[in-house]
Amino acid sequence: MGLLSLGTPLEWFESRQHNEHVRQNGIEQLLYIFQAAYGRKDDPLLWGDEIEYMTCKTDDTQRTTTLAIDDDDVLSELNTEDKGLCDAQNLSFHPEYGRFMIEATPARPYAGFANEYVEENMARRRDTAEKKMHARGADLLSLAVFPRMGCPGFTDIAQVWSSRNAASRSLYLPDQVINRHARFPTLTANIRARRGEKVCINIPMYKDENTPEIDDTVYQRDWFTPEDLEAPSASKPGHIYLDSMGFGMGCSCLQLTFQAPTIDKARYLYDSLVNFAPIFLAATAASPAFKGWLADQDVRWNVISGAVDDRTPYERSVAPLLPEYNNENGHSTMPEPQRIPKSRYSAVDLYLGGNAFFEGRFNDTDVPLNEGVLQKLQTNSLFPMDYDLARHFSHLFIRDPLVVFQERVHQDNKNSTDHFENIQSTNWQTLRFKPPTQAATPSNKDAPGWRVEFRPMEIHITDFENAAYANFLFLVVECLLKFSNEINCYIPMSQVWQNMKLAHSRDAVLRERFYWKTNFATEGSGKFTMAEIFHDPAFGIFPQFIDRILKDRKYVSSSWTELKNSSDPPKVRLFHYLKLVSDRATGNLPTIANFLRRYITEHPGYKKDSRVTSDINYDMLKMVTRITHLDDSQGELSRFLGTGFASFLSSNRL
Ligand code: GSH
Repeated sequence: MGLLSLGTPLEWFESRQHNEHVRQNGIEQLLYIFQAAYGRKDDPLLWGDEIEYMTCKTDDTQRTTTLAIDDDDVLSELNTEDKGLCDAQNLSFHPEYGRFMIEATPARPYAGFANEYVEENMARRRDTAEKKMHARGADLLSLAVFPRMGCPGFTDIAQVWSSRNAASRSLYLPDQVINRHARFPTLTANIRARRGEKVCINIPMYKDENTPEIDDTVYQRDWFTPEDLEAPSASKPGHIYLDSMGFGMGCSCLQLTFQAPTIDKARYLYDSLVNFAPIFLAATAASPAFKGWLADQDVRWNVISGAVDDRTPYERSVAPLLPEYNNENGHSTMPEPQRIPKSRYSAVDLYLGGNAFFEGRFNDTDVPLNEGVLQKLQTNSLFPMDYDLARHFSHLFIRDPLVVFQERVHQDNKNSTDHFENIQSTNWQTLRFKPPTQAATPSNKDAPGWRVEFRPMEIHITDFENAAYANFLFLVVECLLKFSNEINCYIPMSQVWQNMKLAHSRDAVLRERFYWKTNFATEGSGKFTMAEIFHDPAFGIFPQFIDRILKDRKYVSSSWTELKNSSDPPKVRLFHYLKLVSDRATGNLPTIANFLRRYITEHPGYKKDSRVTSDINYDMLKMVTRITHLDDSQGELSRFLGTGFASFLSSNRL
């Protein structure tokens, strides 16, 4: 989450009158960006990571752990009185959707391979934010989902329902969980208003011996009509019912952004990473429970997807939940309402093309376009784009802006990017192709260039794991950019979409076969296990990407496993990063989701009813906190990562 616009956000029925204006001017801003920055060359491979934390409070007397809502002043402090200190240590802290969330990044990007510095920086970030939280009697967790979010007593607010939650109208989440910056409650309310209903997410419930047939937390209320009438028809038997943006955007992830040397290489990088996204979603699975229930899936993705799904019933090709209240009047502001198969938070829709390996037929899915934008982008005097690039942006521009700030309606398109970013930054896909600003002319190297953001991964419990996946992806990216004339990653987009579905299965890493290339020199794909995708000599990520780039760097002569015996401690640490990714992919080590699920089902208080009780939650999050701090006093770190990693980490603390 970057800088937040300041001003007065407009409610949906006011802001919608500006939507076409925002789209048209956003496109003009994009064209000025292309005109200014297209010619950039030789930009270095700068990159960075983003970690999202949750703030919690633990009461050892009551044996409860709750989300800490009221300590968000920490973020202001970190950005004012502690700013100098943070800058000096290369740390930066940002707001996120939840009032209980803190996002942290390095203040300045890493230049090239950063190895253990990534973990050091992550550790400093955690330490800095954690000290602040401890001073307030709170804690910091890097957990993909708070397992009891939405259950009675899940926050530290005393009188939780003393005010009505007008923004979300959720049966479960008070509006106090939402960041105080006006963008976020407005986003929540405008998504609901545009959709014409509350968001509605049904997650398959894990079925155990005593699991009830229905989510018995659904209840009657009469604060808001019609929203309070929706739950009986919205909630499905056998599923966990979630009804608010916070259930999704309150989840945490690990994101990475890479700068490419030129726009063409950025397009190539984006396309090449498209099918890495579902694989790394499954490989980092860490979300086994929602709203106090064990889920029959392991990742957060479709929860967020549903949580920000602002499509009208017509766009989703379904009947409204309550037709007597929902006539769809005035919700969409596109000139021609159309069917839209996917939420704005979803897998990448289109390859960008622009290289010799790409063929138009790889974009084989039904992707609606804004035809006016498509035409304008290809035929204009500022910067006529090629069809594939124009198609990408014209798909993003089928969406309405969700938050318009009154003071920001009129902008100077030659210098501002707000309207473009309004649409771009609420298309939350597995990857984001990030154009620079109009200031990023070829000679102005102070302004960042063309970047690609990798967004699917779930957050991990330890800095070690987060650094491992960050460095692993960096090496893949470095390899792609170095050998871009030789590596062809394309498979049909429809197969990538199927992979996204497969990535949601419980224990997908062990049980599913995913579409993957049969070789990277030419075309061809098949279905493979995760172990094969990472290790097969012909098409595995380790032999084809990691070994290749490590050989190029002269770190090894043939295989990454040689690093284990290096006399150089950073290389030994790199070995452990790579080994962690390898062990999780082969099933030698459990995913975080698998480990936490097992903890819950083996807890003495578990009644085989899929419920994550407050007591189980308390014990589990105490354990998670110990693991985060590499405390193996109760053997949990060894159970989580195996004794090899546990002893390495105990004797090699950063
Ligand atoms: N926490 C999310 C996840 O687990 O995938 C990702 C963060 C995210 O998308 N945040 C929203 C956002 O708009 C906040 S509502 N971020 C800024 C952006 O995408 O530019």
